[in-house]
Amino acid sequence: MLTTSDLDRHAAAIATDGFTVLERVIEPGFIDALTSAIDRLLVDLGVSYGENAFLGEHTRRIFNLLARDPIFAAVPLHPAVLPLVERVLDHQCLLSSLTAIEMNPGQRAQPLHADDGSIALPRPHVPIVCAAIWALTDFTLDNGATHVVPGSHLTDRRPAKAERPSSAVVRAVMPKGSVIVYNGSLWHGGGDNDSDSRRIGIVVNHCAGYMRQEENQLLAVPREMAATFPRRLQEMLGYGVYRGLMGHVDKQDPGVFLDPDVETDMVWKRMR
Ligand SMILES: O=C(O)CCC(=O)C(=O)O
Repeated sequence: MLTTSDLDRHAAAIATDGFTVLERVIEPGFIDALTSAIDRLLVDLGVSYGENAFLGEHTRRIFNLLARDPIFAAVPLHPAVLPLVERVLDHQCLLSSLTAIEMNPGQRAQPLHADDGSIALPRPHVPIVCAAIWALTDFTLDNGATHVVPGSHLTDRRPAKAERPSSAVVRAVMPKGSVIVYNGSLWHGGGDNDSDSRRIGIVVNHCAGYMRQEENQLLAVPREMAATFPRRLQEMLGYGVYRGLMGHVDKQDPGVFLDPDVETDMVWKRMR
């Protein structure tokens, strides 16, 4: 668990540098169980390499992890990471996407990008996306530890196509079980895998409660599965309302589609 002073320190690093690394915060047994689930899914789903440099021609991705296996439900809620994400966004942030990435030997560096790059707001802007990449293997200089450009979230643009300011790039080298948390405006991308083993990660992408999610979580996760999730995860999928208003259905919290007794402080109750 993060103490208040840890939270302050990491939140300050994200505000200044755009990212921070939480070292060895995920339980080793959980990392192993997640890796086994990913390995099984890679086979069961017959996942292929990506079709371009961005997705990675030596990289396999599994999208929509929540719908694939109940083990992944504990990832977006992890108490060592979520409080920091909620500090950057707020307590009503949503899960935008949940993706496993297996980057294999021979993978070339991914183009630098910002996760909020498709949002046409003037930059810099308040954080609207905050992502966490979990290291399920060590992330090393050789196997493709993520490239990041410190402070780039404060610039007035996102990276141009193929732009790579090499002298400004640093690497998120971190041991297995660590997590890099970053502002979605930060310029970043996977590195080159020049090693002879794979680099595995899970990207937990969150967005502000008033944003559209990358993956349409309400359709992506079967409703009967969502009904088994803890309430906070249901809210993160979109079965909740932002500030008692956004996302309502007939003035009701959409959580009622999972549990008719859900109670929310809807904005109308507060109006005079
Ligand atoms: O794998 C990484 O290190 C970064 C992945 C990433 O940024 C992405 O796929 O959008």
